[in-house]
Amino acid sequence: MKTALLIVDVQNDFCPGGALPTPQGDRVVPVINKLMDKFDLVIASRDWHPEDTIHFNRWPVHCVKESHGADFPADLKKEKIIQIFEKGTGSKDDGYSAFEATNKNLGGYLKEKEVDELYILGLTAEYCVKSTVLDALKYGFKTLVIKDAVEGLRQNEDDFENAFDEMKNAGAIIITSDDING
Ligand code: VGL
Ligand code: ZN
Repeated sequence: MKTALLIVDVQNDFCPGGALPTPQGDRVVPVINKLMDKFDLVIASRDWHPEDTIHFNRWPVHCVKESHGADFPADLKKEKIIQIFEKGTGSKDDGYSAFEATNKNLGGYLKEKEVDELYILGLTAEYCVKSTVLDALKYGFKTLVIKDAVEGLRQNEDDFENAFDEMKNAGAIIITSDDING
């Protein structure tokens, strides 16, 4: 059995002080750092937008490729990440799900690495984490969501909680980092 940890969009712009902040996004970083050694492989997605994209009709400009806002937070142990998946890279695509990455195909990569359990965490609960989890289930992976390492935009508190209900109803297993750290 092979396990993978997928870190979704833990990037400066989604953290407090960023362009599209989750009010408590920085809280997930120490939780992730502590978990990283527990998996066979650690991978990450990042929002990687061009300067001009239809995506910015809906959202403030954020995570423009190669900008500071698109970087991982300085305290994330990024040396443990063996592959990065870039999404939202076109001028006409939102790229909410990590399975829509354009630099490398996530579904194909996980199959090639023979991953059977996919653990997902990161930002944001309401958009990219949820879309990624729903796609992982469609691909047939056993999918677990580490709730205390997921934060949301919390534009509306109901949307935040509903995101977890939706993932659970689709077949995801909602756990906490204590279930892994023991
Ligand atoms: C995200 C809104 C816009 C996310 C990305 O990572 O959840 N949300 N772009
Ligand atoms: Zn985006």
